[in-house]
Amino acid sequence: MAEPPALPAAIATWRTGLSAVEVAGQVLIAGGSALDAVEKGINVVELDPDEHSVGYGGRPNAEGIVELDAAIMGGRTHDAGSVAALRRIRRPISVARCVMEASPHAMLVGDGALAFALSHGFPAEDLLTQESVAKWREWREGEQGAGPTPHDTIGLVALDGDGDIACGCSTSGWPYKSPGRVGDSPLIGSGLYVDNDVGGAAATGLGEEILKFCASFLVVEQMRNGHSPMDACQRTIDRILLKKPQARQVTIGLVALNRRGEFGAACTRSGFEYAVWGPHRCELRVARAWRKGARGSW
Ligand code: SD4
Repeated sequence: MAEPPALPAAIATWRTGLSAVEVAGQVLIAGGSALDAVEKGINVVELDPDEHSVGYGGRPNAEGIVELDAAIMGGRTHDAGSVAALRRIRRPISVARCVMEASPHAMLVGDGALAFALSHGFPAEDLLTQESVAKWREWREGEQGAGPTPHDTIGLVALDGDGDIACGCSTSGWPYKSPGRVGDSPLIGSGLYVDNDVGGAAATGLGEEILKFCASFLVVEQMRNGHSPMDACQRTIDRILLKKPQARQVTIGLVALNRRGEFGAACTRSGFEYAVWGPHRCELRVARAWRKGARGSW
């Protein structure tokens, strides 16, 4: 018997993901596409100056310049677009979508990405806020430690009423990073991955480790092999920790949504918050200690 069509659903990383899935949900309820839901949901976080890890107000690099990474992918066509080390543009996820839809390329970086954005009508704007400048000065006058500091990416996966799944992520990356540093978020398979036949996933945390494991691809492939989104996220974390036990010291978080609307999340550390949306509910959850067979559903 054919499966009944899934209800629309969305999942996003961190507490900040709540406002993103709320907006994504509005798009989905209005009959919009999963790609629109991902883009509009992530835009909310990019434009929020109080969100210090994404878009406008994101932490700058070591030279005091904000450089943003973002990517978007659609699970029906497997099309994807991404930008890395993009300066002066407040909605990098929308530029990534424009790369996907209006260029023959999949990824643009640095000055080329900026020129592309400007040529497609995105305004060049200041990404620094008074607060982010003050914090950067504090860092510069302080110890300038090279160790990883806390930072959050908005990663969002959405399933629409037509059964299409899309995912995206957007970040200012490692605060005070070396100019030109690129994390996992704009890398297809690492920061995000989706296939309509299975589901989608997005990652957050230390990109330097996430990208070495193609973490989002691995989550989707585990779901393809029959694992629930919860199990697939945990198995991917386990794989990373098996090779790199020291990764327990840093945050690597994963969220996933399958084509039936079931969701899951896992993290190297306790307390990883993620936001889930369904037509009748929207709530913040915390990735708990994993139980075999645990399923995320309403
Ligand atoms: C990066 N993964 O650039 C991103 C940042 C992040 O929680 O997610 N921080 O490495």
